[in-house]
Amino acid sequence: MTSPISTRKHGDVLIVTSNNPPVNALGAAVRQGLVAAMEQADGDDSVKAVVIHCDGQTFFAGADITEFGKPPVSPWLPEVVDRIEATTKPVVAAIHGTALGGGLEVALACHYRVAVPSAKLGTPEVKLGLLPGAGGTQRLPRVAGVPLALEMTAGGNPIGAKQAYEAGLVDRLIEGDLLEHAVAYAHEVESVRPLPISSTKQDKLAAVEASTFDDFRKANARKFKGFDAPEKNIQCVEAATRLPYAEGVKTERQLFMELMSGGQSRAQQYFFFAERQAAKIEGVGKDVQPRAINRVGVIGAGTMGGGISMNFLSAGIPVTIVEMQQDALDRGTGVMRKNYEATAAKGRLTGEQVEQAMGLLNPTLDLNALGECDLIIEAVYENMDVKKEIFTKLDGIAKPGAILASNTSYLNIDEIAAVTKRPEDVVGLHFFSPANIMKLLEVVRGAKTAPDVLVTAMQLAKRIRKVAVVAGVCYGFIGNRMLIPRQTQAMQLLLEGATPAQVDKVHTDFGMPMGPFQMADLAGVDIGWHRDPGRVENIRDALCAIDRWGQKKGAGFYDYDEKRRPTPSPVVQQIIDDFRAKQGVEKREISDQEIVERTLYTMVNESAKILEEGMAQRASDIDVVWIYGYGWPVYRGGPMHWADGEGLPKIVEGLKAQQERMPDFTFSKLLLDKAEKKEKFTR
Ligand code: 3H9
Repeated sequence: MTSPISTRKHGDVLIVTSNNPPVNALGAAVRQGLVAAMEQADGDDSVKAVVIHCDGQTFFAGADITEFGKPPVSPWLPEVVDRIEATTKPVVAAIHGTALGGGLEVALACHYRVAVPSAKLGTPEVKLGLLPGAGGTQRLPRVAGVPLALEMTAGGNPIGAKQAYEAGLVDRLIEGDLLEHAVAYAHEVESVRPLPISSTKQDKLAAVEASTFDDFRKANARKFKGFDAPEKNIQCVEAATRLPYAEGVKTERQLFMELMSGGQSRAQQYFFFAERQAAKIEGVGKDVQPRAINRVGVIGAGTMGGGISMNFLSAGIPVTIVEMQQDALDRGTGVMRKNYEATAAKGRLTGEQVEQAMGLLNPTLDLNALGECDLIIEAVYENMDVKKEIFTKLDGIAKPGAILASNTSYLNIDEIAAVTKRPEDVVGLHFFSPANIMKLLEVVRGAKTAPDVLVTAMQLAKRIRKVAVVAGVCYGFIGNRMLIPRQTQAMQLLLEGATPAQVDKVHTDFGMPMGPFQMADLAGVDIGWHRDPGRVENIRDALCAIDRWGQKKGAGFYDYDEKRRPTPSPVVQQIIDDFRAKQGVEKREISDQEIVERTLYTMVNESAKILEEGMAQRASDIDVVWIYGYGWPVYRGGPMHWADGEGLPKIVEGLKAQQERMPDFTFSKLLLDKAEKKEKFTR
């Protein structure tokens, strides 16, 4: 087998090239090749300097994650980086694309780093529940300073080459041909001695205030809550300031191993691949070409329509937005502008970018203007008759080949498609609110949706930086369908004796951003309510009848103060007590475990039904939906991965124990089968 690492001489510079598509991950063959190249450089007197660079789209994007959990193959990445640093000739890393994780560790071990301005440098290991395990936590603070090293390792987001240059992490920014300039740079530095060795640098460590680490912990407490890895990254950087390099590396190694053997990193690594897998559409060949999308139409300038439009505008795609009334149109476009300006005020957009985005918007009252659009997304309120009327009109207006999409969150896409003469062009695009922010997009595949329409939707999702998951046509698709059993059981638990705060706490302790009742108050308790205050059939009706519609009214399942801080409500408790008495339900102590079994286990059961009915392509897609759409803690890997970890027999047992309290509950056959056979949903 030929090595992915090749070497060639250019004058007295040895050029070491990696060619390991798609992202030049540092697999065993790459590591072996790099060590051999350093041996070659040291052994050849005619070599005065070395340049390491990568072919393809990127510099090394990190360790090869597919090797994790398998028996280690020599040499280890820590040995490779040490070998690079020990090379007696200057080694220059020539960076383009992304230098991530182990890739940045390779670059840090080089004596010099040059990069193109578009390059990104980062240590995203924390997002895999890990820390840089090849000396990165010790070299990075020495080269880039402690504050930036903390941000990069514990936060995990990459920085741009310009910032890296300003921080001293990159020695030169290269305009023009990277390799040519890197070789020229190598010539410039070839006789500079002593070689700059990252692991021996001390000056940036000396200047660190003692409070730096605790201040950083406090500032990020909310973001890091529940995660193991950020704290361990912080401890490693802290060790770099306290201990000699060799000792710091030992701390790094020990903490790396602890994380690697823990459940969180397993879940986060699983999720890395789950997210990428979600983009793949079953039954659609790779040769299917997407349709061109040069202009998008959006019907409805409300919260959803506006948010949806912003995604396209931000990606440079022109949008025609249609409303029925001028004031609604003005209000909608006004909110979009305000949102952009708020982002600009935080420094995340320039004024020019705001104008650029808004300049791509064509607001109109004329539905016929949609005739020039390649994709039209209907985002009006949830009413089948209204949607059918719109799609009937669209059928007459849209150009041939245009994709007609509905943003419905529950309704039947096939029924909507059936009113058109082109059901093959119809698809569901279910955005999550706030649509300009939430990463998830459910792409709902109708019975007749054409393969190229699906391919277009998935690719477009990537263009607007969403993570798309294909769902089948069923009530609530994947995400909202799973909410139904949870909500039903949560309400029933109130009748039996739990409080909203107790149910919510079980969910937030689990790691969800909020529990079912906090979520209802945020979304609006009145959503889907029949709007008849005289008809009070359940607790929810009773709340709605007295205007307790949630946060927007200052009262819902909780009372809210002017800062929207919730407190338990005696009024709600009275309503619950009254209903309990009326229905003759006996009040009892509800344990937290029962809440888990009746709300989370029932969700797992519903996911299994979704899977067995083919409404999700694969179990991991369901996990992607719940992590990106509803804030399921990524360190638990999503409901399916979590259920596997709990053990499916335990889930079944728990559900059986609760079954008589859940008269409407039916088991998923798939769940029972898998539990019986001791199988798992995910790998
Ligand atoms: C590490 O370095 C630990 C060390 O500190 C310590 C060791 C001791 N390995 O994302 P894409 C695959 S931990 C294996 O769609 P993009 C990916 O699965 C690592 N495979 O492309 C996909 O495969 P497929 C730290 C990898 O252009 C294909 O490449 N590094 C790896 O949107 C294309 O990926 C990271 O965490 C990998 N490291 O984005 C960086 N990376 O086509 C992880 C990707 O079969 N990677 N693949 O589905 C990324 O963030 C993005 O892939 C990147 C490209 C930004 C590079």
